[in-house]
Amino acid sequence: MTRALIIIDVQNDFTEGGALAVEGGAAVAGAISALLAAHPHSYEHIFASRDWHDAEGGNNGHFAVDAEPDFVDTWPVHCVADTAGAEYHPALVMPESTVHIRKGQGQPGYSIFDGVDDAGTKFGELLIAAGVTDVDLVGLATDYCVRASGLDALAHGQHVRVFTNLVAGVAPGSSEQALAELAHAGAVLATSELAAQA
Ligand code: VGL
Repeated sequence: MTRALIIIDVQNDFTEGGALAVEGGAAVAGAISALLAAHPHSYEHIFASRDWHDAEGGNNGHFAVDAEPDFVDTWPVHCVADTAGAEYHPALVMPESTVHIRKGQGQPGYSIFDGVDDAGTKFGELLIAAGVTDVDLVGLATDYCVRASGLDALAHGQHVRVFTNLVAGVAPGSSEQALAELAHAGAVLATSELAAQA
């Protein structure tokens, strides 16, 4: 068994004060860092994703252009490539060895499986190359990118745990629904206490 930690979109725009702030986002950043500090050897592989949208063109309907966002399918402009909003939250401290994935260039790109590393290799190929069989999922937002990434990981045959104390969502109802959907699809809902036993 080879386990990876997958940190989804802990970026300035998804945390308090950002363009698409998720309540509790900054606390999640700090808590993930605390987990990594307390258990530096629990994970052989760590992947972190960033939403990395194009400034122009609406990213295939993802940005509300000339309309109000509905906060379900259309969103305020957020996480534009190479802007401060797209950077990791400063409280997120990750080891040097973390593999960085960017996604959403010209498309909604909710799932980390839509993303690539700096060399352009797809995330799914990186997981296979690393021999990863089990993933622990944390980050933002529960009801969108965490949900989509978890469902894709299950579809790729991974054993998935979601640490419910290390995620935060756009809205309570859809976050609850996303966790239920993930559990139904085969994910284990747990807290990060389990990382100590990893
Ligand atoms: C996300 C809404 C819009 C996310 C991204 O990271 O969960 N949510 N774009």
